[in-house]
Amino acid sequence: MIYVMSDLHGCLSEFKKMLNKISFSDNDILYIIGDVIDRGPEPIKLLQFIMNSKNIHLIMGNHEEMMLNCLLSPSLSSEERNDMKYSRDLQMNRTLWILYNGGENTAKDYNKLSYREQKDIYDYLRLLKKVENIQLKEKKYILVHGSPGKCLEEKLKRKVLSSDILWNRIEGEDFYDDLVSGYEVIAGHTPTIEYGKEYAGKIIEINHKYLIDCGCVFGESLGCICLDNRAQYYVRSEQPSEI
Ligand SMILES: [Mn+2]
Repeated sequence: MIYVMSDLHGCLSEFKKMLNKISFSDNDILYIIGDVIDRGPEPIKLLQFIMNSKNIHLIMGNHEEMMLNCLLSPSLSSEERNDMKYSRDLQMNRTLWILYNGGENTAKDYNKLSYREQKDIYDYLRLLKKVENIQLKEKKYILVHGSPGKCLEEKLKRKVLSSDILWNRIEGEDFYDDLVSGYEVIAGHTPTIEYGKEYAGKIIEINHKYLIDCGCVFGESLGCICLDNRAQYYVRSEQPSEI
């Protein structure tokens, strides 16, 4: 079976409960469409668990990109690191990530790791894809963290994928458009409660689109969808509620 989840944000306990619930095995594949780190309790442990699982594939979210933008390559010499450490760009990236986007726990845990462990994470994040497309039986899917926006196929062809697709949200007239013609789009990034209280903690399925960030780190729930049969699974969040 092929499963998709998103926005785990360090919620390792809920994630493990979900793997149990779907009886996830070596014969299954799981795609996680971004934001496994930041905000929640165990970001680095969760990331390492995913990195060590052959059949779990992470697609980049805006949080993984923010983290990557703040890391200096562990292979740099200490002189090179010192030169770069105080650059204006790096300081700005760190402010965005740690101060405004809940990166503090992740940064703290990362700094405690050995050189080897840091290098493994750095190399892993650098190679994450921003979009995945899969075909299953007669259905084709685009998996992306934020929103594919318009003209995704054109952008893929010209290899000019910007960070927009990690930050933008599916909203407004996007609901009525076929964002990527011929494809079902699966996206995370925006807790479904933001589309209305009636969607709190639930996957939204609308017009060839699935919005699957059920707000686990904000006290709602972790959602998971199985692409083979469209079954939806939920695990209750163990995090304090935002409201
Ligand atoms: Mn996000």
